[in-house]
Amino acid sequence: MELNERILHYLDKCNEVDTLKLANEFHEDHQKIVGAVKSLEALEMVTSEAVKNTRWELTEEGQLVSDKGSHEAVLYRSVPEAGIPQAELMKTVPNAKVGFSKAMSSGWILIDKSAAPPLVKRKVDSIVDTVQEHLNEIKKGIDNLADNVRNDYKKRKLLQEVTVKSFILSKGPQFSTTIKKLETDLTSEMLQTGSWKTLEFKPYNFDALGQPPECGHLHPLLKVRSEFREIFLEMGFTEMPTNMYVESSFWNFDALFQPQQHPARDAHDTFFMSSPASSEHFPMDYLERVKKVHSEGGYGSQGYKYDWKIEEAKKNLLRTHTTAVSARMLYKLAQGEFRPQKYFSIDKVFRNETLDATHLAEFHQVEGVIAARGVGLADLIGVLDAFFSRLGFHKLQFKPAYNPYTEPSMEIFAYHTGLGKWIEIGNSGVFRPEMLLPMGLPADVNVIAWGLSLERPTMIKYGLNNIRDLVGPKVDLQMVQNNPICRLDK
Ligand code: FB9
Repeated sequence: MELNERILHYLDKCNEVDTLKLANEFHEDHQKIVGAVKSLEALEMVTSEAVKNTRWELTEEGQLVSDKGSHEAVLYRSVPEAGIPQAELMKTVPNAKVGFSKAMSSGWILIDKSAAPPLVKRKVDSIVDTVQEHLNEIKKGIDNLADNVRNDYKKRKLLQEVTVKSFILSKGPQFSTTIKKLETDLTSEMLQTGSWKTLEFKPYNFDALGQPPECGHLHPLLKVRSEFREIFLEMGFTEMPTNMYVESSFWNFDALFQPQQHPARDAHDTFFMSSPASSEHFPMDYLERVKKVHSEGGYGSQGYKYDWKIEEAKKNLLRTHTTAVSARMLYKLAQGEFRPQKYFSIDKVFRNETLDATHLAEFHQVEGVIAARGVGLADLIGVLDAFFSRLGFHKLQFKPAYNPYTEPSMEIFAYHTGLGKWIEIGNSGVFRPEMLLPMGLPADVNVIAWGLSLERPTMIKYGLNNIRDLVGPKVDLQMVQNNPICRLDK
């Protein structure tokens, strides 16, 4: 008889039954019973009410004790008539520490200190292994344990309390012990013979979920990157070419008016390339203007007054920010007739930082850059408001900050309603004239820019606390498959 009909016949006799009891009586897996119940419920032949049961089950160690005996019983049986040195006994018997302590407290063994070395001996001729007996009863679903005994086994990690969801079944409005065959397809034969008039058809289940498509899944970082890209594109920004991870110190630092003795240019903070160690080709007229503005000043600036060295500028490194690409783009922009531009970049950058739960030696920087005549701090604040409102941040606060290449500079903060606190969401500023004028940009052209990371918003978005749950060999691929689509503004 089909499982469905066995359930109906059982219900016919007892009016109400728990699916766990059915699983026990029918020697069937509980999930299989639940599946059959759901199909009977769809036909309104039964009704079910979900209930939560807690029950005690053996742990893995409890299963071992049930099979082999308690640790104390195993140790007692390992003590020979003549006795055994304690050190030897503790080495040869599994779980000897627990077994010895319990066997002593149960009065099963003693230590004969008159012998040298002292010997462990049996104190009684036979024992009853009640722990094993109790666990075997629990395994059969018989639980007559006193609370103190059960708590002792729980403390010994032999028993664990599990919550099992089951269903109380009762007869439905269409209850019967036989299942009407419901047609699922209307066939041409039914139409020709007219048999459709007397047949019963299974109702459509419009709540049924479609089969999840077997397909690939985008990594959360790539989903967030797509969202940021969409935001920039809809705001009229053009993506910069960021496919060159290796950069010269010139474009990564010198072009940004970052002095050659700046700590960020130290090997403790930057990954320098050993091969190729240096770049040889620069726009030399521009390089000379950069050298001059660093060492002597110019354009109204006193410069840093140090001996600027081309050897330092030639050193290759893994770019520490995508602002190096912004510098290349702005220099290129200055080579022709100036037209206002809006650029963005989202790509990897590398920093020789101390690794911790939220920092790796690489991360993705998101950067926005606007070059136009007469723009300033007010325009920057306005653009930040427009940009971050698309991330769901509608109230920003700014704090004065320092960057070598921007003045003024601001750290950006927003109140995150989900986290219930203000969080830092990026950094920004107006590029300095000492950076822009040596490029050849017109004197009335200003450039405002801001940056943030991709990892930080992604971790917040997907509730991850450790960067290693997002990137690296320990990423749970199920998380990648399960996590929802990314909506930064929600
Ligand atoms: O991303 C950051 N925070 C952030 C951003 C978005 C966000 O969205 C919400 C969930 C939806 C949440 C948080 N930060 C910048 C701020 C902090 O996380 C900070 O502790 C870490 N920062 C990185 C730097 O770490 C070494 C984030 C990274 C960063 C900081 C500054 C810039 C870029 C990335 C920049 C810049 C810049 C400045 C001026 C001109 C051009 C570029």
